[in-house]
Formats: sequence, structure tokens, C-alpha cells
Amino acid sequence: MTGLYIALEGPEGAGKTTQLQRLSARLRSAGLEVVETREPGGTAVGEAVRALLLDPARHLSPEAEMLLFAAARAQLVREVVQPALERGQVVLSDRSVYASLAYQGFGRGLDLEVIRRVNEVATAGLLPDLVLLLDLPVEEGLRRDVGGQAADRIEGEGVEFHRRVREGFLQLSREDARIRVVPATDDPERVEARIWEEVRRVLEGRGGGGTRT
Ligand code: T5A
Repeated sequence: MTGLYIALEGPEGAGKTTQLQRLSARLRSAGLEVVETREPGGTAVGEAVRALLLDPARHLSPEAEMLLFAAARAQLVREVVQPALERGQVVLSDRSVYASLAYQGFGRGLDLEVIRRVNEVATAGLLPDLVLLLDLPVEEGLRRDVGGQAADRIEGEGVEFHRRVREGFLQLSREDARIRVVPATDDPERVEARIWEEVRRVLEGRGGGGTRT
């Protein structure tokens, strides 16, 4: 595979969607072909699963939740991510398998090794080449995210849950060199510039796309 697989991660309201659009524009200006996607979602099946996962009226067990995220991911990898990487395109994904480790692992308390094994099947061992972890205090992210809309099922978890998720992401970043922490409290222009530095470094120093575990 010759493409490049980049995921944006972070606690709620970190600015992933905003920055994904800005990064996409920069990459296109540099002459690269970009495929934008999101998790859960990005395919017809994945979007249906997303609606189920985020519906505040549903009560899902942590195990069912983890498996549904993995099911949506399995469809996305085969239908969108792998084909785009094979075409040599850049895949920009709003979230990835790392969200399952942070939310279902650190947040819900499921065993990280079990999540890894399930997702090994879901992703066929494909991991992002680069994970941009937009980090900010949980309270600030939740404040930004409100925007007059009702919280989805996961957003609506208590602040302690979201603190465990943030700490989980930071712990993962200390153990995994593909995760780069980008402070997300600055204004969007500064965050964008910082992200571009990270991506340019990877573009300059790399060969093939997507990393097999
Ligand atoms: N999930 C997901 C799991 O539990 N397990 C998994 O495996 C996966 C894949 C859906 C939920 O599913 C969970 C995580 C989530 O709870 P999501 O759609 O990514 O995932 O949900 P959110 O994280 O809530 O994403 P949001 O779209 O709400 O937030 P973003 O994308 O991080 O932030 P964005 O860009 O929409 O910005 C939010 C607000 O802040 C402003 C924006 O204008 C907007 O109003 N903003 C800034 N304000 C000030 N300074 C900046 N630098 C700003 N950047 C953006």
C-alpha cells in the first residue's frame, strides 16, 4: 500500500472535525488526493451503527458497545480505508481504533488486550500511520461541544468518565510513537499550524501507507 492513513483523536469537543477540514485543504493544495471519513460511520452500514451507538435512548452494555464500534470499523476498513490506501490516497479519519482503547478501555473499564484482539480482526491489523491527539481539559471540550444541541449517549457520560478517557489517550501516547499530542486549547489557526508540522514531517520521511501490526 502506498497511501497515508492519518487519524484525529481527542476528548469530546477537541476540534477534530474543524482540524480535519483544514488539514484536508492543506493536503489537497499540496497536490495529494484525500479521502475524508469518520468513525463510527463512513459507510452506509457504519452510519446505521453510529445512530444506534449514539442514541441516548439506548442502553448498551460496555461489551455490546465495544463490539458495535468494532463492527462499524471492520466495514469501513474494507470498504473505504484499504481501497483508498491501495490507490495511493491520503485517508483522514475523524477517530480510529485508538478511540476504542480510550473510551471503552480507560472509560468503561474493559480489558485493553481484549479490545486490541477484537480490533485486530476488525482492522485486519491495519493501524493509522499517524494519530494526531488533540488534547484539552475535559471541561473545556464539553463546553465547546454543547452548541445548543442535546448530548449524544457517550457525550452525556459524567465528567469523571471523560477524564478517564483523556488520561487514557495521554497514557497511550506515552507508549505508542505514532501518536503525537497537539495542544488544542490554542486558537484554531495555531492548532492547524502545529498539525501541519507533524504531517509534513511524516510526509517527508515516509514510504508506504497504513501500518500492519
Ligand atoms: N467513540 C468513538 C467511542 O467511544 N469509541 C470508538 O471506537 C469511537 C470511534 C462519536 C463518539 O463516539 C465515541 C467518541 C465520541 O463520544 P465523534 O463524532 O468524534 O465520536 O464525537 P465528538 O468527539 O463529540 O466530536 P465532535 O464533532 O463533537 O467534536 P470535535 O470534532 O472534536 O470538535 P469540532 O471541530 O466539532 O469543534 C467543537 C466546537 O468547538 C469549536 C468548533 O467551532 C465547534 O463549535 N472549536 C474551537 N473553539 C475554540 N478553539 C478552538 N481551537 C476550536 N476548535 C474547534
